[in-house]
Amino acid sequence: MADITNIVILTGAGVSAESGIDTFRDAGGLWEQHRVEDVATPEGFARDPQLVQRFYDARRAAVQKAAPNPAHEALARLDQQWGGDLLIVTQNVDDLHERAGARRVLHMHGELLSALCPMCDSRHRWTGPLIGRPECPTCEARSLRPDVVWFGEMPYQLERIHAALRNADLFVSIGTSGAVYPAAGFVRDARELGVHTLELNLERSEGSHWFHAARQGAAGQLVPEWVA
Ligand code: BV8
Repeated sequence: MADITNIVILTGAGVSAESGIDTFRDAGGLWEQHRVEDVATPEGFARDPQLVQRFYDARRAAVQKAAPNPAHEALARLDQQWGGDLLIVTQNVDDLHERAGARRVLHMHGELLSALCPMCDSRHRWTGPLIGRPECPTCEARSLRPDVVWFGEMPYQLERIHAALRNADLFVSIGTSGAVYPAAGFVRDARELGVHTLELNLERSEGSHWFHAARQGAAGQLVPEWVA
């Protein structure tokens, strides 16, 4: 990475797959067990909050039992050693990047370990179940929900992400199907900005053709090789 100074890395569910965390769209993935409309939309939450809380409580418990894998560890090493700008924009709501030691991480779709009160817009670190929708520690309303971005909701910190892309020399996408926007469009934004683009994914994705270079393989193998 001789002439590279500033890097933006986008990660998706594939980077956590080897930690035993279900992806969304692979066979038996999360969405096959649940209709997206039922568990990852505000309408689904309004319709059946208990179902949605149970869905996220189960994922939070699975993440707490999981451990970072070599892909998370290699990205954390890169983050710690890289002298230029580096931003890991993750679509994932797990905390495996941070538990591997990465610091420059941006959760554009929120975090399982955070609870949001839609009444007073306060956020609270939350490691236990949300079932039963306990009172908000700030306003005591019984309305806490998972602090994750559902379909139809605005992803977090888009302006910060676009500023990082405008400043980048390299955009790397790791373990994502390129199925969900606006994240799936970042590679096109990067190309229009003249940024070199690389995809590391188990298989070709819906966006592979947009990348200057694309390598197929398991993130636990490809990412340490790329970082080395
Ligand atoms: C938005 C958080 C407006 C919660 C997620 C109608 C109404 C409103 C919006 C829309 C609409 N129709 C379309 C849209 C846009 C919509 C969208 O894109 N829909 C798709 C289905 C077409 N997007 C939105 O609604 C977004 N908001 O549009 O707001 C707006 C936006 C911008 C500007 C102005 C206005 C919000 C989307 C966020 C939804 N929340 N998650 C939760 O986690 O429960 S989405 C969820 O799926 C994930 O977070 C992730 O982001 C996304 C994609 O999943 P991936 O991470 O890619 O995982 P997937 O399983 O799909 O793929 C895994 C990949 O890994 C595979 O390619 C596989 O091959 C690979 N892999 C597997 N194992 C390995 C591996 N690779 C390497 N190694 C391995 N071992």
